[in-house]
Amino acid sequence: MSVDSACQAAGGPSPPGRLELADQTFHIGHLQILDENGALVAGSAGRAPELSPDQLIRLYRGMVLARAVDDRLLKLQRQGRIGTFAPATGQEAVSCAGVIAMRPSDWFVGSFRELGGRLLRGEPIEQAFLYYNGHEEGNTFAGGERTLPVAVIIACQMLHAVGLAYAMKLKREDAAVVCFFGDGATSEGDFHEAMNFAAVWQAPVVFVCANNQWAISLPREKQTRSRTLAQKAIAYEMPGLQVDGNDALAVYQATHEALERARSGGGPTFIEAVTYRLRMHTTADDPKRYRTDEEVKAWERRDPIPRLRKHLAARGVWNDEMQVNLDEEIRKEIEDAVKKFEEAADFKPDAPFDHVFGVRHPRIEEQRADFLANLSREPRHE
Ligand SMILES: Cc1ncc(C[n+]2csc(CCOP(=O)(O)OP(=O)(O)O)c2C)c(N)n1
Ligand SMILES: [Mg+2]
Repeated sequence: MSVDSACQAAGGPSPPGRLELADQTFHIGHLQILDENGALVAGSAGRAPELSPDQLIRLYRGMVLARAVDDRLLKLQRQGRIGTFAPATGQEAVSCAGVIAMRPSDWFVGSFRELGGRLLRGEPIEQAFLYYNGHEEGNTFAGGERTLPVAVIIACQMLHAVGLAYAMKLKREDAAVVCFFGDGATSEGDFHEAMNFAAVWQAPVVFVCANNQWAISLPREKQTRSRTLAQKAIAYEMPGLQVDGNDALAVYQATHEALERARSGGGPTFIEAVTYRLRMHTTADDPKRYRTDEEVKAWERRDPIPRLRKHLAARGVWNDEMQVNLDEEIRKEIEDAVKKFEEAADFKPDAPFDHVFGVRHPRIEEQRADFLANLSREPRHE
């Protein structure tokens, strides 16, 4: 870089003697294709995705399945038959539509609120049950070699995603990474490191931020002063946009366009998917302590599932009889998974200690012994 350009701000010189805030005028695009009744939003027809009836039904089925698994998991947890879990009810469009836009050769890197997307990637339902019951076997790569396990450490997976994407770029692979995370992740150092290096290396990665308005009990407006999360992309010279995250077609289209750009050498994209967590943060949380019923009700009207269903019905690819059949098929699928999960052998509770290092380490063995001693002291949560 020349000395002149290194000394030159993007907007030109500042008037003498004045310290100024950076210019705050910018434009963040917002993509919405379906309104709350499933009709095309005026002017959106040009961006409506070219999805076949089969693809649309696969997307819708994925969302309905995710909701039904959430319902079942909640009952199992309340009956003490499973450990704690993080429901994704209300947010299904984000990970499901994201996955429909992906190819099997693309990497799926997520956190803990993308069950729908993981199931669409091929993860068996019983594997999710194993994971939520604390079995290490729930962390295997059953969703395909290119699906990373759940990441609970907020934003850590963004660095994994950028590393994968950079490696793919060096290997000239015709594929990309889609990385999911929440609004709370944008306050982590890992977020900024990942965004920075993704842009510097022009890595083929699509960041999908599920802005569900809350990071446990912390509301979005206490998370950041930024008016949108998407604008954070500007600082990294990365394309960024906001989409209606409860509109599966908008999420699909934005992810599809970003993936095409990433695979063809155009670098990373940041997508802020505006959505809402309709249930508790995890089953250990009581959201009534920090948010109102009115707020929840207002978002229930934007539920992504009935919205897509109405759209499919209007296009003539879905009807009530198909819904009855689907509900029954899913009910059986879930009961079958519960059976497989409950009939599975009693797994080793200390299995995670086996995987810390390739070889056994005295410090880890000390921790294993401590953990097993504690287990025998604690009453089991039956
Ligand atoms: C580094 C780190 N800090 C704190 C936590 C505890 N924690 C778990 S979930 C969560 C909130 C995450 O909020 P957000 O990123 O918006 O995702 P959401 O839970 O809303 O899907 C926090 C703080 C953690 N898991 N990791
Ligand atoms: Mg959140």
